[in-house]
Amino acid sequence: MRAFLLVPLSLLWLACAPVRPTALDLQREGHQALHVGPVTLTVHLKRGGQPLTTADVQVQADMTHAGMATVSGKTVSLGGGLYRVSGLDLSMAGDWVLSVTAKPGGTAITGTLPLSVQP
Ligand SMILES: [Cu+2]
Repeated sequence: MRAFLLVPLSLLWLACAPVRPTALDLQREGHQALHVGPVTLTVHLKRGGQPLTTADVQVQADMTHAGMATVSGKTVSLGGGLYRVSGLDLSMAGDWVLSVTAKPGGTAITGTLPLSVQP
């Protein structure tokens, strides 16, 4: 749901120079089901409609209900705003939220993506 809100906001930013986007637009590449256990997925990161190319990207995931530990993963830039996320140990089926923080130019920007995890 959040991604739908970020798209129009990004367009607004583009329309109003100077562009100072503070949010990361995050979309998953592909639609393969995610299953409980360590997962690997690929995400597109954009800022202000432009692919993000910084190497400094951190990811973590949380379930949408209380009482679960945050898990972290590793990212590798594949170029062109594509990043492979690996090592996320999603230990329970249900709704998770992937949070990505990047620091292009030293300023932290964040984005989130809902993930549905199957047993
Ligand atoms: Cu849980």
